[in-house]
Amino acid sequence: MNSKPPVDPQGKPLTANPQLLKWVSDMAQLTKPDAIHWVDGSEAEKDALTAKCVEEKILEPLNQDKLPGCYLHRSNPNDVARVEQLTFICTPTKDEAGPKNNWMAPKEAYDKLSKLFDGSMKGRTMYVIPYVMGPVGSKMSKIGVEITDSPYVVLNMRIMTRMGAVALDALGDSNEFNRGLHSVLDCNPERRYICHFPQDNTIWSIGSGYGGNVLLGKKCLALRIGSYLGRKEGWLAEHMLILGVESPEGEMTYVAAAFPSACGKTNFAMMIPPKRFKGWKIWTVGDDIAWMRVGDDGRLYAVNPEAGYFGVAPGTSNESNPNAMKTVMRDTIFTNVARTPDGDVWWEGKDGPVPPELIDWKGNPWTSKSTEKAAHPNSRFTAPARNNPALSKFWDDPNGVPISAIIFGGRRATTVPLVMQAFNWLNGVFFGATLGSETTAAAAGQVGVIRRDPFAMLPFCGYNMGDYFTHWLEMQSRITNPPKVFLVNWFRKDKDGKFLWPGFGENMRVLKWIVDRARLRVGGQETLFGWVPKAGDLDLSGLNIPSEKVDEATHIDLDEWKTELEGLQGFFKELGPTMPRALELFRELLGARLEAVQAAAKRPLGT
Ligand code: O2Y
Ligand code: MN
Repeated sequence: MNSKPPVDPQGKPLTANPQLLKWVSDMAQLTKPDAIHWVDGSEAEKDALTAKCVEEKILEPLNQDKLPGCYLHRSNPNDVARVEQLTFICTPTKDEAGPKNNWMAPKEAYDKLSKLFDGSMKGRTMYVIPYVMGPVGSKMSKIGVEITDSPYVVLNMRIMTRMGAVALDALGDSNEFNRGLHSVLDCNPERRYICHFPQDNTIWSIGSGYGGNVLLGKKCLALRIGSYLGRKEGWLAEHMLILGVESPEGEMTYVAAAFPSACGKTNFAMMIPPKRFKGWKIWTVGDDIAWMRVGDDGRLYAVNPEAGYFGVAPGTSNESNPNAMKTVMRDTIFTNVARTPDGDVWWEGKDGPVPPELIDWKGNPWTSKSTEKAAHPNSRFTAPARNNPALSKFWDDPNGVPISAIIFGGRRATTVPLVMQAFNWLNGVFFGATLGSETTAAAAGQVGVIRRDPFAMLPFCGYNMGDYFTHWLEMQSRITNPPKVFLVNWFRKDKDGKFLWPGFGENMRVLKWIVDRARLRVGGQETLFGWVPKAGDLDLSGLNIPSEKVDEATHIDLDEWKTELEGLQGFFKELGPTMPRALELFRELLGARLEAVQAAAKRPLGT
């Protein structure tokens, strides 16, 4: 086991960075590991770590003929998802974190967690993972170092980031790196905390071994700390997929899209256009996070800070996402899925008949008569981006890709049309700020209640949401050549509760309208709230649904919007004094215009 920083082929240490060495030594003094392993990112290291994980039953090899390089991990059943109630933003004042984040004073958090970290790695190895978020060498990228006692985390970070020697090389002697400390400890929810210290560029995570709580480059650095840095440095860290739409003529248009968690971002980012769209292609740049900066030409350029996908397995199939199915066929870590007798993986919503017998996500025998789920609903695959057949050739471009359209999408049974384009930047920020989804039967609590999730960032914004909206508004002066902004809703229903739009690959039709609008070459109908497609604007050829359904899906119902605007008043109030006045005034303006239109409709002509 290495206890020193990795060395190059000549035996020279790959880092002599004094701040890094001191921090690692300080953290080792606190956590008291038996050994320290500086992760170099090599294949040999991956093989050795994988073998160790198999030996210690952290990973189970899957059928290597069917799924080469793939392994199964079962997490502690008490540790299966992000824990928002235990996630804290530790800014000097509560106001900086804002009313929508849990807050702890930095000193209190460091004191509390230091006691838990004290000796937490005794009998274990401390892994030091240097990693780059974003293309190596890009001025849009950031460096982090995660210290962890979980080899499972190391193997996941190896897929999700560019890590090892390459990151130490990029860091050089700079002190500008995110300091992430993680220990699984005893995986007890009573001792589980995910604390972010934006001012210190530091994350401390303890008591969990799962996903977003422990892969610190992802939600913690790329979104919570990233959003804080973005405001400070004049860029945007967003919960957005990035995709390229290529026309049969080879014209490429890049789009970034924000949808709340578990609303199908990975499916959209890997979409295969329907037959009617012969020659059209969708290229994935990223499926979850976008870092966007203004280029010299005044356009917004986006990079995907990640190098892999930590996707939800249930519901992923050759029907919903064939590219994802191909992506997970090799070198993938599956977490909390079910296992077939021949060492394949299975989850609810996978293709084919339900296997009669499985081992479920907890490791227990399962039969198709069982009332329990075989795979956990939040079971995941961690798969390398390079496996994706639809991976954009520019996904790793240090300059990023130029964004022509930004899309916000929620899950709404009523009110929000299939697609609508904002009149201007303020209108677009209003779309983002008011994004919401209706609760479904699967979610706890009441069904049909709208949960606001502004910019799909509610669980991920590292500072006060009102200030975040202001940052978006202020970006307008920097983005002199801005993308057009759209709101979409694939989930609108008719009176009988049936979806009006088929979704999945058919969303390509909406995407094409968006691309054409962004390129100023298709019509639209002005409404009070934005432009929607007029009859004939959406390409519906070969789509087997009545045009009235599409009209209903794109319809603006003024009574529903009146209720919507009234509901938003309360939400804006909840955000407190930092809520930008411009957005509240815009809400009022829409309300006033709506009332005027309704009054005019009631007034007999000639009066
Ligand atoms: O539950 C977790 O720990 C993972 S959450 C997640 C993972 C990948 C992409 N997005 C999300 C999310 O919650 O938005
Ligand atoms: Mn996400």
